[in-house]
Amino acid sequence: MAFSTAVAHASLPGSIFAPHSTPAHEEHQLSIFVLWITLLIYLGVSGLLVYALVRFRARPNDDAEPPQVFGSLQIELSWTIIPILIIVVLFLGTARVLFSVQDAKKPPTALDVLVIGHQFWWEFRYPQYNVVAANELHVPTSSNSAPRPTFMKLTSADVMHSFWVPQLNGKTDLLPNRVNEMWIDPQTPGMYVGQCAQFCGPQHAKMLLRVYVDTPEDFDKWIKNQQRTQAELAAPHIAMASIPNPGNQTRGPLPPNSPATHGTVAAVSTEAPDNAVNAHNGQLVFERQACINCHAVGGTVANGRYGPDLTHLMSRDTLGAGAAANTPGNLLAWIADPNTFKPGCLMPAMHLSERQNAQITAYLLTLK
Ligand code: HEC
Ligand SMILES: [Cu+2]
Repeated sequence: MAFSTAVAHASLPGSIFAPHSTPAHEEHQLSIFVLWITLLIYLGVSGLLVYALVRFRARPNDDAEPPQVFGSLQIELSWTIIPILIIVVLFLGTARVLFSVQDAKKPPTALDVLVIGHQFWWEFRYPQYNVVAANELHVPTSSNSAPRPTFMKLTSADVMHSFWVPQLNGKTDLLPNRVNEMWIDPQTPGMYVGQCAQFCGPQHAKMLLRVYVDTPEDFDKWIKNQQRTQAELAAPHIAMASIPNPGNQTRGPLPPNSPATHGTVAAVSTEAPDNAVNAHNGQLVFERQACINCHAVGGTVANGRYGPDLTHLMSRDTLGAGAAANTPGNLLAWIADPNTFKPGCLMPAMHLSERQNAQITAYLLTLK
């Protein structure tokens, strides 16, 4: 179909005309089929109209009244039966796709993901792996020889949201106190964009979605990393030395009363590079603010669930559900005041000192 391939090659990100997953393919085929039928109806009706306008137009010196016709069984039958047939065809085509998408068998190899909508971000839980991630969904490719579709259960923590990644499947609403389901089986690795498709509040427009379709090897690597807690990652503390300095902050002294629970204290000697000291102090500041009531960092005291899990913040490309690129500068600005990126989002500006913000940034930059 030259038309649809032409549109597909326009390759707009998130185009419904470039499907990359079985449900999206089936829905795409159905919509093209419906478009063709409606196009034929349009051509038929407007053709008859134009024909009637031309054929029976008023002619000069013709004042005679046209023949008056009352009732015609033939016409009545045709304009009843033809639309019924068209509707039956549309109904059957739609029902076939509905059932094949909804009743698809879940293979034992399927990946389970629980998607929870929040104002204005996404939480993704992988119960099979005990992983919690946010905003950027990673799934493996699936092929006919090695099927590994992703089966999602979707719900909401607050108001109604809708999960929509046009190239992978249609919209599915996330409703409080209800669990909806959808599945995808993308075959080509890549990044597919989407967004919340149900108005959910002031930052609805910045509740963006990214689905990273990884090769099975990349996906396993990603999952392995997500499974590690920061306590495990922090063990060889020297690694921190390689972290770029996010700002021009000066070295802060180690607080004399560093609690013993921070096993990193001993590892960070006073000769350690500024970054490591800052990162360590940043962790202390972070853990003494309300941050930890809203955010979790695996393996530390931070176990809040109101905001996105930050355990592997640096494994994400964006901040705030796609509101900004995840760069050290943006991160610092976000912590100082998230409203600069997302006015009205549900994280408050914490009004810490510039130095504290820089220290927290240095800490968050270690959360790979
Ligand atoms: C009242 C709860 C609350 C507090 C306190 C809070 N946050 Fe947040 N935080 C949120 C919410 C909610 C979001 C998601 C905002 C959005 O995307 O709409 C968020 C997002 C973030 C993000 C972006 C995460 C991502 O994956 O995109 C970072 C980083 C962050 N917070 C760090 C902090 C730090 C550091 C502190 C303490 C100085 C803090 N937060 C305090 C609720 C909170
Ligand atoms: Cu939403």
